[in-house]
Amino acid sequence: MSRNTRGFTRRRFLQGSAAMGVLAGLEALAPAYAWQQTGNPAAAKRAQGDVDVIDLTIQRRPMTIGRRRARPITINGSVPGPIVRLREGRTARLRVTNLLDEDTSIHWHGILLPFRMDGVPGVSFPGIARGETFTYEYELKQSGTYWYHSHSGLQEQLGHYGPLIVDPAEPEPFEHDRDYVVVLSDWTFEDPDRVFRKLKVAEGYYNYQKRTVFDFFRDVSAKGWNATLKERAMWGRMRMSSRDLLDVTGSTYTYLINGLAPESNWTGLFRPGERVRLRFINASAMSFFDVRIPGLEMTVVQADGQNVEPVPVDEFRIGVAETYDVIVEPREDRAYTVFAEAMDRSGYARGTLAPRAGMSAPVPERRPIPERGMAAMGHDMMGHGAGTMETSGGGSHAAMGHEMPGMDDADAVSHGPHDHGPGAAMVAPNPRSRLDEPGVGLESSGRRALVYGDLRALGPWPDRRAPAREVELHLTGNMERYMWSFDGKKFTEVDAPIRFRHGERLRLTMVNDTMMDHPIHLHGMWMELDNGAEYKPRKHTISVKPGEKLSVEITADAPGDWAFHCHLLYHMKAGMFRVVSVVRDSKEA
Ligand SMILES: [Cu+2]
Repeated sequence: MSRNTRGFTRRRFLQGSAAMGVLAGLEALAPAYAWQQTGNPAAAKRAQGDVDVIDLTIQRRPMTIGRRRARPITINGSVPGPIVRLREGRTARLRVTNLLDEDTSIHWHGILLPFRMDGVPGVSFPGIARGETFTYEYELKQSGTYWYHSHSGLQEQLGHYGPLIVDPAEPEPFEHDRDYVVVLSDWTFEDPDRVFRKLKVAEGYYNYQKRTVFDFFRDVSAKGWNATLKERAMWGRMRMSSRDLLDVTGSTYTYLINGLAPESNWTGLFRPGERVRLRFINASAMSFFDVRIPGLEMTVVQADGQNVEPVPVDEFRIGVAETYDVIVEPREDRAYTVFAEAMDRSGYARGTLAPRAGMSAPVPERRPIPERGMAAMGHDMMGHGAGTMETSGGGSHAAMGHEMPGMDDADAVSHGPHDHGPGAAMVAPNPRSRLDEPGVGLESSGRRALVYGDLRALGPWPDRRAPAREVELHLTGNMERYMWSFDGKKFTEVDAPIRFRHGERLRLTMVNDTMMDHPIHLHGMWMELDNGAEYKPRKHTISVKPGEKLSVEITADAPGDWAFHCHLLYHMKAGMFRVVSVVRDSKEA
């Protein structure tokens, strides 16, 4: 199909160019749905009985953006790849041809399938060698908005990702007149291996937003000398800045919507009064976004492809690899800006909803750079019981709690601080639930921002058993050495997988002992987030905040080996990755 699709893309591109003026070269590779103003064209699909057959070809292609040359990885000729549109209850046969000069893979993110079809080289299959075609085949047992991407090296950073939509067998519990896919991503002209090497040398390499002497004196006037000095000393001792929000920033990234840079202004058309469904997919390598559409309320109807009780919001934070479907109802005959601001405010992706092509609305101003508070260090913010801050990296074992006014050492550590070795520079002394917090920088915006605590599934799920056992896992890191791990051990340092017993119901508790948000992804099985709801929301990716402790319930119904990892690409590469092995009982046939 690729020839037809490419021709189509180019034709749409030319029309788009005429309508929108000069475009950078990257946009020449934008997929058809970035230009299509009504509906979203999908990859060509042939039905053979109950089977839908789709061909995907992976290839590097040259491009220019501004005056700069680049060679992204394209899928059927575009970045992002085409919409793979499947149907619940049918079987998908996806034939993936590798025209790169290295191995590749496609992982179908969030899809329940036999583990040999999951697409993780070294875990579920050997990968797809250059020149080869691998055929994935699986039956769709779910519906909703998902995505697909490479699980080989750092290819995802080079454009190897695309949207995956599964249409439901039964009607959805909400209605809409238009349906747009909105793929958010981060593009860099740097070689991703070079980005990773820079992070290894200096974690703060891309962080140009560190605090200045002016910020210091502002704090002094607000908090006084002593408190300011002590707080700065704590951050300094951790070799951290309270502005370390994202490792890789707008200093190297161009943020894209459907492959289009902000000035190219992806546009979705509507007629006033229509209900427009926007399927937001965060296909970034490293970027959390705060999404809003000034002038429009957004009603969240799905999270990670799963229906939820509708939640009206003004803004939501979307972690890497998460998806949210929202419905908006623009009533006025004017343009609205779709604004996706990087969490650290170092840049944004931008598009427009408009009644006619070529319109635009004001782009909001960049907000102040947020700073992490003491909660990020796992300290209770209620002013009591805020135990110690342990550092074990670099041989320093300073307990810092006694240096902090109003903090009480005696109230100690919830988990042995030195269990995790040098891979864990710190342990959150009092980790706690942060499910009702929207996240750093959104706390006092005055807008209704989505929190995980808002998500109520339209269950019930079939497995209502209480978990029979609990597994606790710490998210650990040593920023200084750019080490990221679980329980202080990089993937290369562990010799055994995490074992689930086939058919068991278990509780997985995650404690974030680091100062960063980590979007944690389990392949092959849902995680039901324990957020107090009677029907827990099912998610494939859960962002765990700094100093946070949360639990999910899992039914281990998928035999085989599954990847479990942080979805920040460079954290995964650094070692924040495990294999979960769902093992059948010997008694099972
Ligand atoms: Cu991470």
